[in-house]
Amino acid sequence: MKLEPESMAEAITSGDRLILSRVLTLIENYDPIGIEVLSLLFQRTGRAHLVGITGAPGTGKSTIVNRIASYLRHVPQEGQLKPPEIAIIAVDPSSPFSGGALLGDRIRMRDLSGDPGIFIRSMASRGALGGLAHTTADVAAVLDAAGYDLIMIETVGAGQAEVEIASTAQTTIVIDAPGLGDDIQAIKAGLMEIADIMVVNKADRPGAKKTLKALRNALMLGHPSKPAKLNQASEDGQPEMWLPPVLSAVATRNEGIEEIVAAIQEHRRYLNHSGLNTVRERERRIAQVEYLLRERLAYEFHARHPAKHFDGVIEKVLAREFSPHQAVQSLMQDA
Ligand SMILES: Nc1nc2c(ncn2[C@@H]2O[C@H](COP(=O)(O)OP(=O)(O)OP(=O)(O)O)[C@@H](O)[C@H]2O)c(=O)[nH]1
Ligand SMILES: [Mg+2]
Repeated sequence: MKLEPESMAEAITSGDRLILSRVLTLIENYDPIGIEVLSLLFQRTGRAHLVGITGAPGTGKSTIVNRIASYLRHVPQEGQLKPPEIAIIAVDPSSPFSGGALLGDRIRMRDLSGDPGIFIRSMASRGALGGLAHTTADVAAVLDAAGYDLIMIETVGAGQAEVEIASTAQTTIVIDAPGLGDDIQAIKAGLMEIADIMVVNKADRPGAKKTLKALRNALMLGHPSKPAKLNQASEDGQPEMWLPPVLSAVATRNEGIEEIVAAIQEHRRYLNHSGLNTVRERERRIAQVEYLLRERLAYEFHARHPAKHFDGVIEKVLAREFSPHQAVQSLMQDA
């Protein structure tokens, strides 16, 4: 059955998961119909809390996401009339580091799938890593409009693309685990900078205390200014600055999950109260629109110009007649 974008948008807002899945696929395939549905739904976005979960392969991200979701679905939270609806996006950038992760995710996530309040979506990149963060943001926007209160995005922290995906979220959790090697993985991968919350999972394993200590030290070094004021209440009871808490967990035994959930909620309050949410959203939107503009301009350029012309300019660069800068100048002159 072929549906118009308007009816698809409507179906999504009234909870039709089949149409939701279909539209997410359209979006992943850069189908203009999917983009149209997203645009129709966009006004309804802005309610959900987006949480990114990243870290080295095998640190326990899926297990933690799983446990957070079941915790929130089963343990009533203060001031909540009903359990939150939760969407999980498992992003597999198909990097050599995470080969096979997707299948594992599906298996381990299975115990959640009977719950109608949880929606799980696996996403794989089809080569275009640069666009994956943007597609993830679009997918999250549709889930937001669909009414999910919490959207968790799991990505393997193995490179710049993953860091980018994680930073599309409002709260970023970096998962580390002991025994991954001599160096602390999260520090090495440059993940500390994007962490709002750090978790040392597998605290049942040897070396967990050392990992915790190393992360806490590294974090303090990264916040040399005003350490006395960090996470300390100002007059109105809110922290002045956010020092990422370093928590420990044994996800497989459900230990530390409550504390992670509390930290997420506290970070959300901090974002709203400090105005940082607005600042970050503006930055994210600028980056998003700039990216789409660049894509669009390049697309339209190529659509209007014969490939032969472009190839000719490349030949000139290869013959050292043009520098790459001159090549662009020449292409733009003819545009
Ligand atoms: N000992 C121990 N094992 C754990 C803990 N948490 C997870 N594991 C195990 O570690 C393995 C990897 O867990 P996952 O949750 O799949 O890790 P992941 O980070 O999602 O893995 P990728 O997505 O492949 O990067 C599984 O066998 C888990 O059962 C923990 O706290 N302690
Ligand atoms: Mg995983």
